[in-house]
Amino acid sequence: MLMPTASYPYPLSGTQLPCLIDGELIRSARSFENVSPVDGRVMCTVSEADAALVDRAVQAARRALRGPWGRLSTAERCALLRKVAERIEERSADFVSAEIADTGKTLQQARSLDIPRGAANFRAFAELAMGRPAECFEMGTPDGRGALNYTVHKPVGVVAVIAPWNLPFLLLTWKVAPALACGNTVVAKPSEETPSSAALLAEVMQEVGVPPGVFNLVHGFGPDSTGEALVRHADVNAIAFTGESATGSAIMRSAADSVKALSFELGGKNAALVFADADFDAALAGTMRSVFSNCGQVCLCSERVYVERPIFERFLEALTQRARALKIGGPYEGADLGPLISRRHRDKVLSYYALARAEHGELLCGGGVPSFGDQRDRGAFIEPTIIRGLAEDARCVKEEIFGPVCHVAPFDAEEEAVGLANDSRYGLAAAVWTSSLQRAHRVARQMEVGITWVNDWFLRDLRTPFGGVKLSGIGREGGMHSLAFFSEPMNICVKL
Ligand code: NAD
Ligand code: 6OD
Repeated sequence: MLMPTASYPYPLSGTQLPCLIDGELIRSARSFENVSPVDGRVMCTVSEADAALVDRAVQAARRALRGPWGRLSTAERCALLRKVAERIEERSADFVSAEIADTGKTLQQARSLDIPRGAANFRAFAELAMGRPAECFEMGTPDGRGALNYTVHKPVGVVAVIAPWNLPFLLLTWKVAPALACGNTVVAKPSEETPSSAALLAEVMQEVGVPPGVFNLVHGFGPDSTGEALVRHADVNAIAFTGESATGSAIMRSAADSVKALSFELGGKNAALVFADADFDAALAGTMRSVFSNCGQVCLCSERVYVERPIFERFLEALTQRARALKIGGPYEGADLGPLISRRHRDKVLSYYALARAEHGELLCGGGVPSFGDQRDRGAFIEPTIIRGLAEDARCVKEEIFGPVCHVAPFDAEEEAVGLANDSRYGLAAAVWTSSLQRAHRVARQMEVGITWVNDWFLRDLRTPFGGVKLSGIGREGGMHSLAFFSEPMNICVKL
């Protein structure tokens, strides 16, 4: 039977996706294929920017800083960003199908999370930039006349935005929007796996009249390719990067020579703590979401679930039953779980399933690849998997897997649970499930992470700090933290 699979949005179909440089769409001599993880079909080819094209993009961005863009007031810039948000909403069907074509994610998720958050990012940072509080200090001087200090916020300059493939549009716009709101110009590089929603964003930027060179888009790979050329470029002032921790280290090394400002949102190995006093059904539903959303490919996903002993067996049994019942399928089939991003990533996740067995874990469900008997067998689907019985120092408990999988283990005391959660080289997010208000606050603040959710997961207010500690990142974005990273504050001292 032929199942409906991903379709390419009309404006992009049949084309080689171009880069956008200085307001010009550029199709390069070198290109690569964009393959659907739903059925292995080539959706389009993509122009790969070499070092010379990256240089053109950076130079265009530098010139644009001195052009009309640099003379806009914050209010004028933010009005333009609101138009970007509106246009994304008007073209949301195109964006949804572009995101699905690249990732195979479910229609429900692309419609309710990825694309609306892209528009929300532009709106939120337009508002935040308009509302940035002024800073002013009066001081005394020996002659008694005094002086007034006030802070002006200048753009940092040319910002490189490098994004991953898991929430492509959400994560690209999460950095592009505040960078532009602060008056910078941007050279953005989406993941080679997910070029399409970024290509549509480039169209939208042109449609609403963002001046040439303000938003440039280059496609390509990381090492020895577009990404590396961009982060090494001497005229890039700052790098906002989301991706793997190992890539973060490589980028730091590349950026070191020209001492660029860095903001890194990196990997995670997040813990969920389920206390016996939690609302059982809410904790179960929340943990299902935190483990399996986006096929486990969210940096905030819980890969380690610790459950208090009195409810451990019951919780594990219920979780396993629910995981077994998850419907795996293509984006338009009403499935709960789409494919992983690629066959290559599936091989990595499957290698952890094999490792879990070798490390004496018990796989309670999943552990393999589903068989459909149709073209989806050429995709990158994988079974949701729950593991128990691993030692705390097993590699499957320590390393980020980034798939629909978790290890579930019991604990007996609150202090022990906190210790288990914090015994990680990562420190991105935690979820705490309890009905005790005291415990909620006590445990939440002991978590060595950038964000702890109590009785929920991935509930986002864009004004709040977002980022990780340890291997999970450097710095914070979100709200005023983004504005701080994307601006250079300068003090002006006026003798009165
Ligand atoms: P990745 O690090 O492989 O790639 C991310 C981006 O970096 C891509 O655009 C890639 O082309 C580019 N890149 C790779 N090597 C580079 C180099 N040497 N120089 C310059 N650019 C380079 O990550 P991924 O596989 O796309 O995404 C999954 C990872 O991202 C997971 O580890 C996940 O936890 C992490 N992530 C973190 C957050 C967060 O907010 N902390 C959010 C999403 C994803
Ligand atoms: O919600 C956000 O702002 C954000 N940066 C989410 C990151 C999700 C990681 O995959």
